[in-house]
Amino acid sequence: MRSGLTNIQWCPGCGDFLIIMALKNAFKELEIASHNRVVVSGVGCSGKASQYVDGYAAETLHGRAVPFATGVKLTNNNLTVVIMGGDGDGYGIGMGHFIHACRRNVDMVYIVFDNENYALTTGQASPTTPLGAKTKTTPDGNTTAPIDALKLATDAGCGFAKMGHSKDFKGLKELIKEAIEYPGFALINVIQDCPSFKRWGD
Ligand SMILES: Cc1ncc(C[n+]2csc(CCOP(=O)(O)OP(=O)(O)O)c2C)c(N)n1
Ligand code: SF4
Repeated sequence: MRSGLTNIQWCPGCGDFLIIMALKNAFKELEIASHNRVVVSGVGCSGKASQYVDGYAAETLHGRAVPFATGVKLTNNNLTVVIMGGDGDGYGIGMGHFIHACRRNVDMVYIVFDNENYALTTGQASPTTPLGAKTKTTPDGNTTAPIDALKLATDAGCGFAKMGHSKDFKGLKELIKEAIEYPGFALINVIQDCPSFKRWGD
């Protein structure tokens, strides 16, 4: 059980701050106490999120937060389980787990921090990088079309797949509350500001 961690290592202006604030407020408004919830994250800037929310937490391996969280939920169904990770984590290396989680419909919330790049490793193209975007690995502009995460999730059987934005704090908090109360696997893809590496529009 972690509490009171304040040494936050994100860049000034990073959208990740607002996403965890929205989650913390959603927990508060739904009166989900810290001993009744678990935040599981992958690896990346977004992967640090589990360290910054009081309560039970696990920072797992790159792309492996979803199966880890599934194990937690199946072990103790009374826990509220929230998964947090990047677009690279969930839709790149973790894509297989993501699709099967949509099929299995285990009651968890998956918040994807979609900054459209691999940020912790300093800005390579990811599965959601838009066409034409210039990144470290696409210096002349990305030529690979981005995935449509909500469509993929829905096609795989997910009944709650919605889009949020890190700039819309209130809307995101309400969306997270809705997702927690949804009785199944709920995906929120949050378009997230990354002032250090995302140098294109939303
Ligand atoms: C198996 C494995 N491969 C590669 C890495 C290196 N790595 C660390 S973070 C990261 C990318 C993170 O990008 P994303 O998941 O989009 O999260 P962000 O940092 O943008 O929040 C990579 C490739 C790793 N830690 N483990
Ligand atoms: S690199 Fe981007 S995602 Fe990572 S902490 Fe900085 S602004 Fe946030």
